[in-house]
Amino acid sequence: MANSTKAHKGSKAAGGWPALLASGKHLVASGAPLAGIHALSKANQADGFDCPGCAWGDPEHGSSFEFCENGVKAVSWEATERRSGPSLFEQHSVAELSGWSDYDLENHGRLTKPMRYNAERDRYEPVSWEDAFAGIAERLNALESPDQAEFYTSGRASNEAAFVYQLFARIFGTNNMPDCSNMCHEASGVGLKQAIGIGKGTVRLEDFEQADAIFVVGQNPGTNHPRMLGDLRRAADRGARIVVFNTLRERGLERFADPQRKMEMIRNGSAPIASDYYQPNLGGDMAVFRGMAKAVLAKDRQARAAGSPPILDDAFIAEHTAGLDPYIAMVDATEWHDIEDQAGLSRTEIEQAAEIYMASERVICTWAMGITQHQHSVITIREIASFMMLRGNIGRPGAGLCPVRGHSNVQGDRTMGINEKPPAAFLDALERVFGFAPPREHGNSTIGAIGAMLSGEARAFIGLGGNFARAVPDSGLIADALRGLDLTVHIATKLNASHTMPGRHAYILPCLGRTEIDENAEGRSQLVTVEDSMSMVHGSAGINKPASPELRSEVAIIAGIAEATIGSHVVDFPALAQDYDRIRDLIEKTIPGFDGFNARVRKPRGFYLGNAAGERRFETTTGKANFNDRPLPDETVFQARRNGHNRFVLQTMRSHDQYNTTIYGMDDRYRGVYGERKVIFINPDDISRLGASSGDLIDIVGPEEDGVRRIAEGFRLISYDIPRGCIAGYFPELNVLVPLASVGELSETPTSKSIPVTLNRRIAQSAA
Ligand SMILES: Nc1nc2c(c(=O)[nH]1)N[C@H]1C(S)=C(S)[C@@H](COP(=O)(O)OP(=O)(O)OC[C@H]3O[C@@H](n4cnc5c(=O)[nH]c(N)nc54)[C@H](O)[C@@H]3O)O[C@H]1N2
Ligand SMILES: Nc1nc2c(c(=O)[nH]1)N[C@H]1C(S)=C(S)[C@@H](COP(=O)(O)OP(=O)(O)OC[C@H]3O[C@@H](n4cnc5c(=O)[nH]c(N)nc54)[C@H](O)[C@@H]3O)O[C@H]1N2
Ligand SMILES: [Mo]
Repeated sequence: MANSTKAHKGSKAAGGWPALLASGKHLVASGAPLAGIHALSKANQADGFDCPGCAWGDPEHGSSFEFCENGVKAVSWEATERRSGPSLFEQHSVAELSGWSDYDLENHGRLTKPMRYNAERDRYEPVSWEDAFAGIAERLNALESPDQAEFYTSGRASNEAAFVYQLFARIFGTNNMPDCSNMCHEASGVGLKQAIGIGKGTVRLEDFEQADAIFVVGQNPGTNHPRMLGDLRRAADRGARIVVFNTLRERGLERFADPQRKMEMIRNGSAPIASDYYQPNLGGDMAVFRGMAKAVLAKDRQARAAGSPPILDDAFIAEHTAGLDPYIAMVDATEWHDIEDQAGLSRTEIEQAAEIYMASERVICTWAMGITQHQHSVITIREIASFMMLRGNIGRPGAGLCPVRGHSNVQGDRTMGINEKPPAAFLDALERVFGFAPPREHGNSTIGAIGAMLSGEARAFIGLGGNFARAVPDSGLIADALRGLDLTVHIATKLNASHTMPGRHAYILPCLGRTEIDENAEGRSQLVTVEDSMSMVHGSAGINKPASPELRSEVAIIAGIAEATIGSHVVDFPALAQDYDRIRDLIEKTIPGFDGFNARVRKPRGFYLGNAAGERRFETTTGKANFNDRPLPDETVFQARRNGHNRFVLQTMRSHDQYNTTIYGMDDRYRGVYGERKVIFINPDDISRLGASSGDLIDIVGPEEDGVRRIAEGFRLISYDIPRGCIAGYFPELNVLVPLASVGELSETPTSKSIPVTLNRRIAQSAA
C-alpha cells in the first residue's frame, strides 16, 4: 500500500476559515471570550507569554501574532471562567471523580485552592498552603531513602521552575526525575547525542527560508505544530520540495490555507504543502533512509566512475565525520529486497525520494513521534543523521536536523537538568556552585518510576504538571500503583485523572498558568523563560488576572515544599521565589550558554543558546559526527504480524481536538471525524478481510504474553488511506494496550506507535 502521489486536487485544506471558525467556537466554549481574546493578542509577542501550545520557534523579525487554531485552544483552555473549587470536591467523592472522562474532569475549569485528601471521607478538602507544605515535608522526610520519591515533570514547566525543582530533588538526595520527555523525544536525545554530540536539533527558524528540500517524517504538523505549516508553506511557495513520509495520509500536510494571508482567506484558497507523499509501514522509516542512502551511494559511484563531481560531500566527511567505511559496508550489505519489505515502499519510490535529496543543495529533515515511539527509534535517528551527513547537510545555512519538540518547554527543562541520567559535568557544576554533593547514581525514568511504584520501592510521587496516570503505558495498572503510595502531590492548573488516584496522603496544589500575571509579595510581576525547538531562549510573562487569588506560581510552590522539607541551608528557596532574577543568576553560573542571562532574556525574542553541532563542532566520543554502525532490525512489529490472520500493528496518535491527555472536544476535523474518539483508522481491504463493514464496532486486544489482559472495547472502524496491516487510533484512550515492558532500545520510550493487536468484531452491538 505504498504510494507517492501529488497532493490530491480539491481535497479540503487545513487551516483557513474552518480553523478560524473552530477557534472562535473554542473561545466561547471555554467560557472566556474576553480574557481569551486579549490573551491571544499577546501570545508569542516580545512583551507577552510563550504560547503553551507547542515548541515551534517564533520568527525573529516581524512581530505580528502568528495565528494558530490550536494555540487559541491552548490559551482559551487556560483562560476559562469555569472553576473546580472546593464545592466540586465536597459534592463528589474521589471514587465518583475517578469515573469521569478526561474531558469532563478538565472541563470543570481551573483549580482554585490547595486541597488535601481525607481518606476517611474519600474527599479532597481545602487546606492552607502552609499546612500543605508542612504535610508534604513530613511525609518526604519520613521516607527511608530519598530514592523512594519520584519527581515527575511535564514539559510545560518554565526554565526557572525546572531549575529550582531539580535543585530541590538533588539536595533532597535523588536523581529520580522522570519526565514526559521519556515518553516523547528521548530517542532523539539519545540518538543525536551519539551521532552529533548534542541531543538537540541543529537548525534555526531562518534555515527554513533557505532549504531546497524539507523532509517531514512521522509528524503531523497540521494538528500538532500548526505554525510550522506557515514555514513549510512559504518554503513550498518559493519552490522548495516538501517530502513527507507518513503512514497516514494527513490532510494537514496536503493543503493549507494560511490564516495570515488575507486574500487567500477571502478567496477561500489554499496551496499544496507536500510535493511528494510517501506512506511507509509503521516502523519502516529506518529502512527508508537506508534505502535512500543506498541510492545516494550508487549515484556517487557512477559519478566518480564517469569523472563527474561526486555526490557525497567529501570535504565534510573527511573533516567532520567518523565511521564512513563501516557504514558504507553495512549499507552495501543491506539488500533492496529487505529494505522494500521493511519500508513498505518500492525501490523506485525510495530512489525517487533520494533523487530529490541529491538534487537539493540544502536539506532539512524534521521528525516527531512517528519516529521516536518505536523499539528501534534510536538507530532510526542515527540512520537519519547518517543520511544527512552524506551530503554535509548539518551545520550550514538551510540544512540540518530538526526533531520537532512537543511540550512548549520540554527542551528547556532538559537544559535545566530535568534528567534522570544527568551528565557528570552538570552535577559537577551543581557541586561547584551550591557546595553540596549531588547524588551521582542514575535515577528512574518514567518507566523505571512505574516499576518502582508497582514493586513498592517508590513511596512518594510529586508531579510538576502533566497527567502521569493517563500519559503512561499500561494505564490500567497505574491507578493501584499510585493509590498504594504514601504520598501523591500534583501541581496543576486543572483536575485530571491522576488526581483521582490519591496516595494515603495526597495533595492537589493549584498553580498559575503561563497566560497569567505572576506577582511576588511586593506586587512586582515576574518573568519566566522557555527554550523552543530551535534553541532560542526567551521570556514569557502572563497578562491575564489569575484564575483565583490563592494560586501560586510553580516556582513559589516548589520553593514552599523545598523550604519545608530541606530548609535553606544550601540555597535560600523563599528568596528565589521572591525574585526569579536570582534563579537566572544561578542558572548562569551553573549551565553553559547563559552568560548575561537576565539582560539577554529581556531583549525582544530572547537569545540563541548556541549549538556546537550547528557550528560543526561535534562533541562526541570520537570528536566527530558518527555514522550509524547498526543494521536494520531483523523484523519490525509490522513484519512479524502481517502473515497472521487478524493481526495488526496499532499506532496511537493525537486528534485535532486534544492536547495530549487534555481533550478539548470530540472532533478530528482534518480526518473527517466528528463527535467521537473511540475510532480505529483502517484500510478498506482490511475491513473486508475482517468480514466487517466500515462503522462496525470492534474490541482491540493488546499483547497478553505476560499474563496481563489488555483490551479496549467498542471502537468504530473508519475506512482510511493507511497501509494494510497498519491501524491508528487515539491516545490516551488506547494506552491500556501499550505494555510497560515494550520500550525502545536505549531510549526506554514506550512503543506507542507499534503495538501488536488483534481486532474482534462485536457482532451484537455493531452499529447499523
Ligand atoms: N494541538 C496539539 N499540539 C501538540 C500536542 C497535542 O496533543 N495537541 N502534543 C505536543 C506533544 S507533547 C508532542 S510530542 C507533539 C507530537 O506531534 P506528532 O508527532 O505530530 O504527534 P502524533 O499525533 O503522535 O502524530 C504522529 C504522526 O506520525 C505518523 N506516524 C506514526 N507512526 C509512523 C511511522 O512509523 N512512520 C511514519 N513515517 N509516520 C508515522 C502518524 O500518522 C502521525 O501523523 O505535538 C505537540 N503539540
Ligand atoms: N499511547 C501514547 N501515549 C503517549 C503518547 C502517544 O503518542 N501515545 N505521547 C507521549 C508524549 S509525546 C507526551 S509529551 C506525554 C504527555 O504527558 P504529560 O505531559 O504528563 O501530559 P499532559 O496531557 O500534557 O498534561 C496535562 C495536564 O497538565 C496540567 N497543566 C496544564 N498546564 C499546566 C501548567 O501550566 N502548569 C502545571 N503545573 N500544570 C499544567 C493540567 O492539569 C493537565 O491536566 O504523553 C505520552 N503518552
Ligand atoms: Mo511529547
